Amino acid sequence: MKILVVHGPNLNLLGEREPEKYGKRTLEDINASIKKLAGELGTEVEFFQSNCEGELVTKIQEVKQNFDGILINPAAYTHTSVAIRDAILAVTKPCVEVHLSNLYTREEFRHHSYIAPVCVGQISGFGLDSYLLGLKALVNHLKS
Ligand code: CA2
Repeated sequence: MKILVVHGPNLNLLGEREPEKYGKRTLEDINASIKKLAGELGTEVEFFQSNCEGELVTKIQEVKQNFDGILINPAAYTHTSVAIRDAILAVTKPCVEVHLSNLYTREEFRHHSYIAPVCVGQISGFGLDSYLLGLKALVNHLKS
């Protein structure tokens, strides 16, 4: 089983700025923890981060041939991107949306996700654990 882990815009800055909002861990730390859990679950993972909507769409399109599912933190594109939503729909593989922060305790514009309706589920507010819980749920979903 192979999962594509997608990180959206600005997540490459994790650990460097705004630690009070998104924690002290860098994206590398997060990826290392995801990789460790994936190994324990017997799953392969590949990581992709981009600040460009089109690059994210192009990578998601690869899922149809090369991956079994998607774990995605679309970051700000969560609230704006019909293109990412359409790409996820087009690949017809299960997707889980995750967020470090709790979207629903933040500004109102973050309460709406274009991505959640095309996902198996959404996990929001648990920091690194959002990714780990999301991976576990996706793998269980794929195995069931
Ligand atoms: O909580 C999340 O995971 C978000 O996806 C993070 C996005 C935000 O737009 C979403 O509403 C919720 C922002 C990612 C920005 O990451 C930064 C990291 C360090 C410094 C500045 C930005």
